[in-house]
Amino acid sequence: MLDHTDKEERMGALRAELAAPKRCAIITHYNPDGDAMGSSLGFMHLLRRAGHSVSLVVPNAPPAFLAWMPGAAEAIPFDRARDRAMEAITGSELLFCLDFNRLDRISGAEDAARAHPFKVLIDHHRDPDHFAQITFSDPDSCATAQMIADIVRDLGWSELVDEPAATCLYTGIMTDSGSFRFSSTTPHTMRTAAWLMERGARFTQAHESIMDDNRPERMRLLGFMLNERLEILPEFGTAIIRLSLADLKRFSYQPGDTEGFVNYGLALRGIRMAAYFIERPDMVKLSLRSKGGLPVDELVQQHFSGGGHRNAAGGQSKDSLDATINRFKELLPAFVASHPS
Ligand SMILES: [Mn+2]
Repeated sequence: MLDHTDKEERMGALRAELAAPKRCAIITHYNPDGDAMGSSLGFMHLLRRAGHSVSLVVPNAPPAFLAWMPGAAEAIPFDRARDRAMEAITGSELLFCLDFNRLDRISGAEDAARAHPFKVLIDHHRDPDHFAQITFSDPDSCATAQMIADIVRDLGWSELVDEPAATCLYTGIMTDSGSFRFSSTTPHTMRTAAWLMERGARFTQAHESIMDDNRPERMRLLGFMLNERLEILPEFGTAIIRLSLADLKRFSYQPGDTEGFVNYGLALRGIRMAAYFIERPDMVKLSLRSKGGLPVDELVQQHFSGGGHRNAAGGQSKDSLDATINRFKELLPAFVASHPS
């Protein structure tokens, strides 16, 4: 288990594993986002260019707004193509676990991944579980795709980075850094993005495909949400957004439609935390975003069975939508007071 060792040792171990052509599988988290897909697809292209065979398994299909990414159609959704996905995992010599750090984040594929004899974890969420034979964990990295770019360069594969790979990695960095504006964005992020541009990343395609390709129903749901479902609590610098199943039905909701809605709460003057609650048939999902030193991952970990990053975290609740929001509101005064801006 190489996870407390130094980076050189881990890179050496990875280099040794990849010295001869291997059968590789990549798996990423449930409800894959831009970084999950960007890091996984980018690495898939590069492993192949380096002579390895690669399958990509996703617990469930990515949202439609990521379907344009080079190679996305090859992703095997575990929930709908279980046999093929199982074959890809069990038939692989190396299983790369990207953009998640707890096996319960991969839903149905958890047991198969747990049983796999050689896993390589590459991820940027805090507090990784120790389930991989080699662990690359960097909570300071804005995106797993940025870590992949670093690892690819350390492997000496820079020249292998072509347009599809560069476009995928760029997209991962762009989406997880909020288009290069979250505080996780560093000079290294910008240098990596610039390098990916030099390697052919189609950055306008990435931005347009993700930002400017909305269904009209999605824009109308956004308008409704801003008008009717946004509650502002100025005394706590907090905005609360709620969407019920009935709201979603009214606007012909499709998966991915509410992606990014939580950020509108943070766009308000004087607001340093946005909380977004969405009703699902069997639970309420919540997403929290904050600015500065408000550690929303701690709140979610302690009270809403989830986790994430200091400024972006997600969790869930088995209570009703109203009860969940009320519980959040009860926790709010003490949480905000204990982390003054
Ligand atoms: Mn990520």
